[in-house]
Amino acid sequence: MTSRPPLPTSTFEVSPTDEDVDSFHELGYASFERITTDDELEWLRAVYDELFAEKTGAFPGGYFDLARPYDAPGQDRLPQILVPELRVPELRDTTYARNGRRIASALLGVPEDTLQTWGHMILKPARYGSETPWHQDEAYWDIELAYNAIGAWMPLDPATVDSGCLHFVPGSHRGPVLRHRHISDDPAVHGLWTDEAETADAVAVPLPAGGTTFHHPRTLHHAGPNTTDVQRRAYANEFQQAPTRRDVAADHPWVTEGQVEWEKRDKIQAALAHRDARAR
Ligand SMILES: O=C(O)CCC(=O)C(=O)O
Repeated sequence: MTSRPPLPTSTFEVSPTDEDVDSFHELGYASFERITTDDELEWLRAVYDELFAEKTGAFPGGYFDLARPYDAPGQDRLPQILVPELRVPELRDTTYARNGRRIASALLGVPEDTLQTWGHMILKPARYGSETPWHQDEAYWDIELAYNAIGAWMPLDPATVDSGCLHFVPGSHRGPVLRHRHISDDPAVHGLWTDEAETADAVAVPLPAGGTTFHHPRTLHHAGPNTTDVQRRAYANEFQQAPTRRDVAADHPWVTEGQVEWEKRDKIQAALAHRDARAR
């Protein structure tokens, strides 16, 4: 990792109003125009660009294209980096993280210190960044566990309908997890989508850089392709209480199918890391 300026300090605090909390419970999402500072945005963009330029992520396999089979050659269309804070621990100390935790705790109605967090970064490259299809976050998660969680999503560039802002289906968080499938019906493609979503009432939520949406893990959401000349960088954080074990596992066969491919890939990544270590 190249040298970059230290994380800027700030005392910029954002808290949700009672109306924000009520609206979140009603709609399943809430948005805030700004929860970080200009200085921090600049710092975050530098970290983000370094991580995506390296294409490595925080652990072997922690970088992949959500829209194509793992490690397919060619241009990535929807690359993601998982848990970047393992690689850059200062990401846990940002104004974004602090405001995110405060807002998440108020929206969920739980104490801040009961929230765990993990992050992921999703890039829609200029002109060919592909759609993030309709999905619910919970559809990705461990079928043995029950969650009390909320997702925060902050663009580092203006997010418009044309560059890939999020769209939500109001009230969909009150429904069940719908049947999902892997993009291209290929379990080696990480991205999931559902064709069961009723999206006629969906609402687009454009945001300036540094604004943030918060959504319930069952809220149906999607983002269109990036058809603009500007990349759309987004940094998301999940805030969750410690998950509890379910009495009966969720019936989400797409998770089990995906795990088989993920584990195969894990073995390949471990073998490549071993080969590279020996070559040094
Ligand atoms: O960044 C995107 O395109 C999608 C993000 C998303 O679905 C999420 O953070 O839950």
